[in-house]
This record gives sequence, C-alpha cells and structure tokens, in this order.
Amino acid sequence: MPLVSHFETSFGRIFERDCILVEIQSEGLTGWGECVADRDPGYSYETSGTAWHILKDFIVPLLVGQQVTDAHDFQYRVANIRGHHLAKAGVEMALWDLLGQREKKSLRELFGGQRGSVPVGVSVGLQDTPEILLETVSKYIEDGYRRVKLKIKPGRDVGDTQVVRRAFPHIQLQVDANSAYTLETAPALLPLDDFDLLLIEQPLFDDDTWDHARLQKLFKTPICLDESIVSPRHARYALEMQACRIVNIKPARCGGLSQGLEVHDLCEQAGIPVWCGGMLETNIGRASNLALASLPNFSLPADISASARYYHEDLTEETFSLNPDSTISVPEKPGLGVTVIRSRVEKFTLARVVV
Ligand code: OSB
Ligand code: MG
Repeated sequence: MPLVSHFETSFGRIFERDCILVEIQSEGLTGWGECVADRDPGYSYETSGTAWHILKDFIVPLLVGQQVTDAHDFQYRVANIRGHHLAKAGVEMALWDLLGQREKKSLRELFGGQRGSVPVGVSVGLQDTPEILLETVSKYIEDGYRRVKLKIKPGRDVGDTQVVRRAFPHIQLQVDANSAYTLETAPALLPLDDFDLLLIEQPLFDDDTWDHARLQKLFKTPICLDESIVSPRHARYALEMQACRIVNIKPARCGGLSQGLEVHDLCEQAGIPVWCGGMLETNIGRASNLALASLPNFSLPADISASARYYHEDLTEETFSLNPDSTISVPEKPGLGVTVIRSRVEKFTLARVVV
C-alpha cells in the first residue's frame, strides 16, 4: 500500500507498507484482521515475512475447524508459540470482528468503551530539514490536529523540537525516539525538559526497561514506553520499576486486543495514563484502535489520524475523518464496524494463501 507521504523514523524511511490481512470465515460470517508487522525488522523483530510464515504454518492450522470461543481461548491455543505477537494479534482482531457481528455489538461495546469519539493527534516522521518539518507540522495543524508527535534521532532531536515549539508555543507536543539512544547518549535530550512536552517516547532499547527507570529519574518530562511493553507482564515490570509515567498501548505489540485491554487495566490500577499508538494501519486496523481508545484510561490523544493521512485509497467503504475538536468518531456498527472493499484488496494483493 503506497503511503500518501513517506514516513521516516530513527530506523529508516518507508514509502509503502506491506499489510497482511487475515480473513476468517465462520458460521456464515466473515471477520477481518490486520497484522501490523512492517517489511523490515526495525520497529520489531517481526516482519511481514515472518508473520506470513508464523500465521500460515503455525497459528492458522491450530484454529481451522476448531470451536474457538473467544479471545482468551485463542490466546490459550497459541500460548506455545513463543513471541510473534504481531502475527497473533492479526488473527485475534478477526476473531473480535466475528464475535461482534455474531452478538450484533460493536467492538467498543464489547470492550466497555464509553466515548463515541476519541481525541487524536498526528505522528510526524523525520523530515529532510527543520524548515520542511515546520511546513509539514503547520499543514497538519491547519487540518485541525491539536496534538503533534515528532520523530527524533541523535542529531535531529533538540533542534528540530525547538523549531516546532517556538512556532507553536501552545500545541500539545511530544517526541518519539524509537530506541535510538542509550543511557550514555540520552542525556543529550535533557534540554527537551524545557519544551513543555507531554512525553518522551521510547528513548532506549526495547529490552531496556531497567535503564528507562534510571533515565526517568533524570527527566521532569514523563517517559513513555512503546516498544518495551510487549505483554501485560512487561507492563507490570515497567510500572514496578517506575520505568515510565505513561504507556503507549499498541494492542498488536502486546499480542492482541485482549492483551492491550489487560495493559489498560493494569495501568489504570497503577494510576498511569495510557494512549493508543498506531502502526500506519489501513482502516481495518484503525477501526480496532478507535474501539480500544474509547476506554476511560486512554486519557492522552491517540496516534490515530484521519484515513487521508495514510493512503490515497484505503480498504473500506468507511473513511475516518478528523472532527473539528481533533477527535475521530468510533465505529458503531457490529464488530470492527467497517465494510472491506474486496476489489480494493484485490488491487493491492501480492500474495494470498487459503488454509
Ligand atoms: O513508534 O509509534 C511508533 C509507525 C510505525 C512504527 C512505529 C511507530 C509508528 C508511528 C505511526 O508513530 C503512528 C500512526 O499510525 O499514525
Ligand atoms: Mg513509538
């Protein structure tokens, strides 16, 4: 799927995304899920290649012809498959879509979400120059986004953030390093403490919960973990270690929507606010993120932007647009609440496997 504009993080620039869709047919219904693995192992060790393999050869064969009752039953059945959370989450999403359709309830209702719309922001990739960055941010603010996240990396951190903060003194601003620093290099970020940022996301390695705890002590600004929180257990470790004051929940990274819900509840009990991250999903994954983000402890704006920010042609009849108050409405129809345009899927299909 070609992106409307390239997206650059500390681990690289992409112009298009490989999206694996999972379609499950059961009891006359069709459920859809999206696996958010990228083509390259930059954000996660999983790639679209490994997810394809794990799905086709391990996860899906465990399910075909079985009576899978719900997400917890699914997690129990795939528990002996180590890791590969993004692959698992793609299937769990399709199961939730089926469950919702069968019970004629939206995912928001199944999750117990209260809000009909959720506050959102936009995640802005690294740009070639600070001037282009400012132009890009300005356009998003004109579009109506009231919260902006900047991608940073060593050498493109304090300066870039300062340019945006000076131009927009009152916008809700945060940064995301995607693990580009170490405990030794991260003090270069200390000047960010004066920029009134909502948070600093994942400065250190994904397996470095302990060093994040040491780093948080040096900063007034809350550190927020993304890559490190790969399960509810890891969320508990981070909370007990005080490795962060805010958690980014990407349900896929945690192993599925049910696991994202558990992280939400753990954080709520610990008094730690959460927000919903994004993986440049198509409208299929976006629908599930919106449902999750309708829960009460998602108290910071989500990385869920309008459909037009991602793809010229998305995969569903529905289009998600930004409301004037920088929110996006949560789907209300049963299941994911979106209707997949099959001809659109065909148009972008590179490979298909039926099990
Ligand atoms: O770290 O949050 C991240 C996209 C791909 C991989 C990692 C990240 C992101 C984003 C995009 O920031 C957020 C979005 O979907 O709009
Ligand atoms: Mg992130």
